[in-house]
Amino acid sequence: MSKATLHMLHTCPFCWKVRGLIEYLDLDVDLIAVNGLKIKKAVSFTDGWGKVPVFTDETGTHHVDSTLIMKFIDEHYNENKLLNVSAQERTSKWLDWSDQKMSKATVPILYGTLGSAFKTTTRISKLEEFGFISKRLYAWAGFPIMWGIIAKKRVKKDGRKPKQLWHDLLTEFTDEHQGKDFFGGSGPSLVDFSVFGYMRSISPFPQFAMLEDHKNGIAWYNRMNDLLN
Ligand SMILES: N[C@@H](CCC(=O)N[C@@H](CS)C(=O)NCC(=O)O)C(=O)O
Repeated sequence: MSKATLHMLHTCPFCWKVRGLIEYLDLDVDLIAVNGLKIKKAVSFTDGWGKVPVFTDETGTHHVDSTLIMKFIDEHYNENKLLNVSAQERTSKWLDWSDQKMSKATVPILYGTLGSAFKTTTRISKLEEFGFISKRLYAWAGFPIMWGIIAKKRVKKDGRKPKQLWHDLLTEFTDEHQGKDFFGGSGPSLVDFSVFGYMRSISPFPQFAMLEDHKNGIAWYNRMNDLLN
């Protein structure tokens, strides 16, 4: 038996989903930050999966894919309490909603304009564990790639400005709370941790201010933050 680990990137939204849960349950897990330009090599033990987050439990078994990792953690360390908070069908539907909608909205807000892409990539190159050369390479080569190729296409396809898209999703999500504090009712469910992870991944960046304008969204976010250990 050895200590559980989480291979992750500080700026990866999927990693934040798992990290929130680990903090909430106060689990003893070593966080291993990988080099963002060498992810595949850092997690080569995952037999071709090649992405973070990767959770390795005390028996040395690897778990991949953030939503599956969250379910595993809730099942093994928390008696499935967070999955069972509300009807399982509703939980599954909204876990999918979060993975489909929230993940797609995150890239445009970070990289949707040339200015925001530049702010994001320079901030990432400071936050992550890059080597001397790759840090500079990432900051200068990374932003036109993210802006030009990925984000612009997505913004154009959706038609809404990145801020509007986030606000619409936060409204849809908080309306589903039906007047309660959390999606799960008086306490959080796995869905709360999933959406919280996507939103929290934006918190190190100046663009987070755009999300703070959403009254119900930020009130819920702060309630989630208050639950963490
Ligand atoms: N569906 C996966 C997505 C994970 C993912 O795409 N992680 C990114 C970092 S944010 C990654 O490792 N990308 C490396 C690659 O695709 O080569 C999850 O939810 O865990």
